[in-house]
Amino acid sequence: MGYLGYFPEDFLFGVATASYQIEGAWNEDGKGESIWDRFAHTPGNILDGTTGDVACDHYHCFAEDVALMQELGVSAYRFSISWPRVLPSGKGAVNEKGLAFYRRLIEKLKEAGIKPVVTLYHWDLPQALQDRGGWESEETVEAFAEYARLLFATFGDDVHLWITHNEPWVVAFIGNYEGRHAPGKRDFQAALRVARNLLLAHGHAVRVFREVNPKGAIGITLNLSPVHPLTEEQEDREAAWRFDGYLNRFFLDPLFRGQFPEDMLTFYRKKGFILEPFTEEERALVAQPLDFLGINYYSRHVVRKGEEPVLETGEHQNPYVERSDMGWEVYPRGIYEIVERVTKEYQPQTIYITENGFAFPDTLQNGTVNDERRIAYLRDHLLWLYQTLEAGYPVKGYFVWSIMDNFEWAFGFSKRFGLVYIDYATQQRIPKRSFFFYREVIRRRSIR
Ligand code: IFM
Repeated sequence: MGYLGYFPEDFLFGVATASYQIEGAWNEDGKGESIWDRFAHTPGNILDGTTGDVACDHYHCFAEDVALMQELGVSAYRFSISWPRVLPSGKGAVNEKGLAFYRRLIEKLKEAGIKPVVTLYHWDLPQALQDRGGWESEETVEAFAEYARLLFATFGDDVHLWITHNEPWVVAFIGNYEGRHAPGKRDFQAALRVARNLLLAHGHAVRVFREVNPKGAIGITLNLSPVHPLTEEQEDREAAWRFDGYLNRFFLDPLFRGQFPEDMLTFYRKKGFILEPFTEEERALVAQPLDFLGINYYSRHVVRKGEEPVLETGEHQNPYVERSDMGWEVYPRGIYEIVERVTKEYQPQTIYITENGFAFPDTLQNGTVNDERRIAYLRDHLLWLYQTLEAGYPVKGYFVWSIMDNFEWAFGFSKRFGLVYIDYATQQRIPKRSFFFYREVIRRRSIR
């Protein structure tokens, strides 16, 4: 893979989390109910029957967690703010105790010399807004802009990077089409409406950010993957391109070109769905210049023509490749492919890899976790990431998902992604071997 040098000094090495997955304290200090509280409390929705009520109890253990990050040596910590913790009904009355928690966290990070990177929306919508239509409704779009204003005004100058949404594709399609995430709908038309509104809400938040004009930078995080056709047959190639339109271009095109991809507009229309193209005014809102694009990269998709009812695609599950505990193929080269493609086709100013990580059923043995496969995964992705720098692509940071094991949505606690093992019975935190591997990478700014 060529000469392996050093990551630049200003390259951010970080770790990432999200509020519902780690905080717990689901109804403490005035926090309102979120759609994930409601969804996880509904029997049958979470594989192991657990909830995020306590999770990693980060709400109470945050000082210990920041100390671990300091020991790890990261320069940035990406976390999300729980909307109903600061605005219990989604809008209107502010919960000062909720804001105070994030103030304490940001202070601790500052003391530790770690830059806060804040996601506004990582899936825990206030239930009060969902009750009035959630992301299908314009009311939520407006409420999001006000929520963003509150956060920019309160923490504006202390936050290094702001991320409007985390993975809007997952919010729209896993939450509203596949129904595996809150709010648990199975309605493709609803998912399209949600996706459109998420993009508009993003645009409003960016506009508010430019008005308030705090010190930091603003962008959005998308889950992106290379999509490869299973064979060279025309039908498979068309299926792969459609899947790419569904997953990648559906968000990239509006954000960087102001409009949904023409082929997807036509395809959905043919299928009988309503997807309004953005008006001129909306285009200007959605495609405002961003300071950076966040990319969450885990795996690729190998696609063929198939039985999926809307897209008529199928995913090929090659039994001969390595997979994580999520069933996702380990494909390190994909991090390079996606950065290269996005740089060439969309020219974002800066790219951050805002998530990358590996789930494995880790076990504690003699007080430690020897997570060799996670180390190999991270090493190989960092090797390919380094190649993107050599190629001159504008990648300025990398965040491991996650600093610690946490509540993996519909899988509950059955999937472990952390550099730190959580003993959920005692809330004890135990750094895994990958923690020390990453610490060495950060210390040397190199994989050597
Ligand atoms: O845990 C999630 C995270 O919330 C969003 N990106 C993918 C991770 C692993 O599934």
